Amino acid sequence: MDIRKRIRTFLLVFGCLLLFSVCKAQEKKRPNFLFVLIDDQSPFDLKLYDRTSILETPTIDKLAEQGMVFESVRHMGSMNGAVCTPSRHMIMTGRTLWHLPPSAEFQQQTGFHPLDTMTIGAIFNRAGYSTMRTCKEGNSYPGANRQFTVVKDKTKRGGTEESGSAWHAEQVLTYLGEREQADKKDPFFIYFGFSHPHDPRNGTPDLLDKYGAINHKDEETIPPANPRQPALPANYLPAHPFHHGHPDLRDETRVSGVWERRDENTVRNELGRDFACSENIDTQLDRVLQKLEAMGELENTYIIYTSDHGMAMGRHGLVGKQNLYEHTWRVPFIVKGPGIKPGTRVEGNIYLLDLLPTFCELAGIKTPETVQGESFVPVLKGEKQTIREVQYGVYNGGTKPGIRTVKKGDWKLIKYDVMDGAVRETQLFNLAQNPNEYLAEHKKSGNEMLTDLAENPKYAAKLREMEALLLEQMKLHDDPYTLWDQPRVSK
Ligand SMILES: [Ca+2]
Repeated sequence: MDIRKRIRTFLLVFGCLLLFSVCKAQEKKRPNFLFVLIDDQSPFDLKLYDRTSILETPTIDKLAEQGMVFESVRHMGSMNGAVCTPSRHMIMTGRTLWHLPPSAEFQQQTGFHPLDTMTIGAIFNRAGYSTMRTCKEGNSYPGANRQFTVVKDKTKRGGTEESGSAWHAEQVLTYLGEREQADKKDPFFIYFGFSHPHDPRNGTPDLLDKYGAINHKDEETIPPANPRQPALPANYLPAHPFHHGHPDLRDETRVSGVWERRDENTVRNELGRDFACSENIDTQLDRVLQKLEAMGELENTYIIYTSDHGMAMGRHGLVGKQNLYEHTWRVPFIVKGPGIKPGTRVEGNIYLLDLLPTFCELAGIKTPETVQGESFVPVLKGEKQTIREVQYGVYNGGTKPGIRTVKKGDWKLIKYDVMDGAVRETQLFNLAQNPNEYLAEHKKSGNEMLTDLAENPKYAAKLREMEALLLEQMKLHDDPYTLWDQPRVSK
């Protein structure tokens, strides 16, 4: 071989090696994901969304300082008393409420549904990610859950390390430890779900004591008052002004420690239990974040913190998740990761079903055509404040057609068509003026906007506009029902 040929061969080999190492370096840069999903947490439990809250969550606060906090994140709703279930289907599939796998299959799906392969675990496995999940069992989407390569699911709602939230953290720590041992370099997607603060809210003894609460089990008595308990929520009522529309609903009648009681002692004790569980979750999250940092993976990991839906916990005289007030329709939402400006706060106007297309875009994966949500990467990049103007919500798990809501800008409409026509109610709120959605029963004076404005003639045009918007959204999302005062649509 003459010298020129040798040089050419050398350059060719060198070039190939260089290209290979560049490709490897780029591959190495694919981000990891730690998706943290809480079971039943109102955004207003957190100081981030209610400055008066006494719940201490240093890890979540730090995450917020280093990432982006979203104000307006909602789940689209439920056609099922178990609101968790469709919420988790929407997260896993990126599909809207009325386009989920049939509800009859929700609770005990054992068979195969074609959509199962278009869910988070399956998509990320195909893209070369290592996937792992830990979460509660039940009221979920089994066909999607089993797509993750490593699955450590168990319902953990006890007050000890083995029976409570620490167990879920242990599963993630073990998984990360094994990756470290095996020196694995591929990116990972970890679905880090908790079983709390969903009831029974059995906090650890030290945290129950901190929030002045006891695990109250005697239905005949009310729990003792304690000054360390959280105060009653600002929009607390001893009873909801009309029937919520779901007779014998478990969450409003049979939750241990609360039952049908709405007195101050019961509500404050249960909030104390809720806070004890939430602070423990914060501690467990910190353990996992510290491990990621020690492994050198923290900077290249998107951390997404949210809940499957909110909770009433005494607000508006309700304690469950089967309503569409802000405390329950909204969820806490924080994202930290590469390229996200620390300490930012945005409106967002996103649904939980927008998560999957966002994950895909951040990972450089083509979003499947089955997805109906929209990526909010432009918001994460600081290019946009919101990805849509209008948001629509449903509760249809009790009497039909149920409850509907629509929000646009500062205005929000809620309509109740329940109990076979016995309850037909309309509420109109200006959320900028009345973020707590005070009703006449809250007896707030000084600002005429601090109430439901549906019957105030000054806002009749706004009411008509919001009602038209609701009808439009119901049609857009293929809502199969019509409310009493809406025109019947033949399908
Ligand atoms: Ca839940």
